[in-house]
Amino acid sequence: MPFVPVLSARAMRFDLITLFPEMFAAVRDQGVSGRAHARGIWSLVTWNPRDFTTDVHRTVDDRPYGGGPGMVMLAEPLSQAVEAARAARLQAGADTPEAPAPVVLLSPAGRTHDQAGARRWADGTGAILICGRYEGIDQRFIDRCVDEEVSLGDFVLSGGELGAMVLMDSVVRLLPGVLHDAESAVQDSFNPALDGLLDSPHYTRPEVWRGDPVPEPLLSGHHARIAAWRREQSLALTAARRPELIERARAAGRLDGSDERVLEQAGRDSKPGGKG
Ligand code: 9D3
Repeated sequence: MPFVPVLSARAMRFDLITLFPEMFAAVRDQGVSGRAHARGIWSLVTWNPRDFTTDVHRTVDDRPYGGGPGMVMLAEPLSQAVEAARAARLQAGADTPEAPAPVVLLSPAGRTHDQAGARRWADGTGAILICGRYEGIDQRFIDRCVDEEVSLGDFVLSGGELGAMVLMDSVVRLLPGVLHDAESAVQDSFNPALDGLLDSPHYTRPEVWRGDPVPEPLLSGHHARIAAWRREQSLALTAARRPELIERARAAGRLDGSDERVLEQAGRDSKPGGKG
């Protein structure tokens, strides 16, 4: 019987195009992502557009045509940095000529990153991530070189670096072998195991802290009671803070009769005249 490899395991690699490569020590060297990096589960390579300039001033930006505030990043140094990253990825076997990694621009104009996106990224081989600074990037570079734009949400950052780090952190922690059982993604908010509900509250020692006790069900040692209490807490918290997630879970058939009774009661308790 011949051995037919279906998908060879390829280490994830991110190539960052950035004027501030030092920022990436945060995700490369610290915490869960840092440990996974040290173990070779993923790699991070930075490319500074400034190193691809040819003038004495190493210019990476210029004034906007048509006027207006701020500066615009030049297309040429960015494009040369992307070409260098692409060549290095092929050289390293990070991806193949048939399936090159996407070039992704972190941008407030992109599609908002979410957990479903993180799961899709975790199935790939990584990306070339472009981090913008200043007021923007020459549109001709975006049109020619960028496959996709990703935003972190509706707020203004000073550049793409923190966005890129958030994206990578959310992806790397989903890679096989990254999390211990104890920190397993299985229990996380937005994970299928919680049916897309927010997580229940957590408690540790002491049993009474400044007069506040740990909720009794958690001390009962009764596993079914503990699970039921946690489910109730998840449902009530989600209904109060993120009602659209309740709607989504219901539409996906993730709520049973017992859940619906908990929600009905939680709804009554939160109304004027209700308990609490
Ligand atoms: C408010 C300033 N904008 C119009 C005057 C332009 C603008 C330029 C550059 C806004 C943000 C940025 C830098 N932001 C990012 O590179 C960025 C970002 C963000 O600002 N919000 C959410 N996600 C992202 S991902 C990259």
